[in-house]
Amino acid sequence: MILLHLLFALTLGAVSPSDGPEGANLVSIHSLDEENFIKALIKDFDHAEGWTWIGLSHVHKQRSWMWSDGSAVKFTFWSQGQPDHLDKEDCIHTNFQAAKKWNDLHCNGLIPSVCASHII
Ligand SMILES: [Ca+2]
Repeated sequence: MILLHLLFALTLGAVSPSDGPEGANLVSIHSLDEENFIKALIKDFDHAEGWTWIGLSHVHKQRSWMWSDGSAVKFTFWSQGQPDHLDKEDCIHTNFQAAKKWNDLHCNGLIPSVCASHII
């Protein structure tokens, strides 16, 4: 049995698009149910439901996206007009605009992260 332990990092920080499976701890989201679960988790810690990093990032030299734990991208929840890759936006946060969907943002953005770890 695998339990997913979620930790909301209250400290603000930038994320790295080059984080691989070994160093990554940002959460992956694979369904609308999971997206809604993560969103509820964020709301528990941040009643304003502000921008929060998730584990999706742009893979350099390719026009594709990758979860930081190495899992395949089977579900996306982009805001309208996103991802626009404006000014090399390689990292993804949720709770963008009124629809509270995903947006690509420059990885230096100082916003909270949702982290996950698997406990077997
Ligand atoms: Ca964007």
